[in-house]
Amino acid sequence: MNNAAALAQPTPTRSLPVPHAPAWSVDAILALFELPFTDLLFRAQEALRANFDPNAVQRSTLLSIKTGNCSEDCGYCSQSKRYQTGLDAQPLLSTAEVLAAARAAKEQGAGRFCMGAAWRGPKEKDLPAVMAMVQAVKDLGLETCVTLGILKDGQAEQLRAAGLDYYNHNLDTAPEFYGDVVTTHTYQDRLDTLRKVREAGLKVCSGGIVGMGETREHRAGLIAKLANLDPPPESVPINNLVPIPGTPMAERAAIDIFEFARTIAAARVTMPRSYVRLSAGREQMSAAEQTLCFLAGANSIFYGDHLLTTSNPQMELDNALFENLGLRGV
Ligand code: SAM
Ligand code: DTB
Ligand code: SF4
Repeated sequence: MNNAAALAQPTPTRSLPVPHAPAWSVDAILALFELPFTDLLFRAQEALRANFDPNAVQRSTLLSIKTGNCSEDCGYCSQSKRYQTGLDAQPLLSTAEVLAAARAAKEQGAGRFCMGAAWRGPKEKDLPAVMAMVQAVKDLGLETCVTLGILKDGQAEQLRAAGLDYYNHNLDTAPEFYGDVVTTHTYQDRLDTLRKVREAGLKVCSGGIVGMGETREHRAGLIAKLANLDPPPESVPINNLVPIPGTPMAERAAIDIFEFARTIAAARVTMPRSYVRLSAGREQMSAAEQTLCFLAGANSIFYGDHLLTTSNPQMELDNALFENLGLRGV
């Protein structure tokens, strides 16, 4: 064997666990935020182009399968029963209703169908109905995603068996700020659910919200937590807070669009192989502002006229924007 061949041999592996060194410190991510804006966007474009077709944008359609009356006190959410938001609560939809919405989404060109429930987490009695929905949507040939809150042991495995591809569960912000956003569950509860989802072999969708009154350090802290998951989430939704009248965050000042784009770019640079989704808040952005986010490395959107309880840009508007920019929806 020559030297080159010897070097190419894999090193014999031992069964000792290899400690996982955090790849990204909060300081290193803060340094990204502090780069001159176009330098950061250039870094983000390099990361995007090394891993993806830069003009293909993944499109997911959302459906709220159970709306409102939620026990939790997430300060941004229209669906908490603690806040007077004027929301019309709805019990769990039937599989037929979900299927009709999924068919329509597929016809419009969505690649993934995401079903969200306003639960702290699913009860055992709820799971069979959700599993039937997942199976029916999967059978249409769509990728499936659900967001149901905190999972108990075994529930992720049941969902996987029904044909689930992705589980969405957002860390939402940095651990240090989480107590200012929610008090009825902990950051550790969220991390535990993400671990269960990963151990069940599901793909992870996890991101957060920007514009809740957090600091730049908190934004960097959220990105660090996500990027240091091992492996990082396949899908990273970055939501711009949609202020909901009646919630504690109703009057939060809108975040500067350049700071929002920096957050997207930091996610792109630190999680180069993940889909980074420009998520809630798009309707409040101009076409140029959304384009800035695509330049910052976003390559996924929610597609369809509704998010969960708020509206999203009309599909015709998105189609026109994609046409104008030469983007291809997938
Ligand atoms: N109940 C489940 C949970 O909390 O995990 C699933 C549904 S919950 C509505 C899903 C995510 O939507 C939240 O984690 C948050 O990131 C996002 N979200 C909810 N309300 C929002 C708002 N007003 N603005 C921006 N994002 C929001
Ligand atoms: C995510 O990160 N954003 C979506 C989805 N995952 C479930 C939800 C956005 C909700 C926006 C407010 C609403 O429509 O209620
Ligand atoms: Fe409930 Fe989820 Fe809204 Fe929190 S974010 S109040 S858990 S629906």
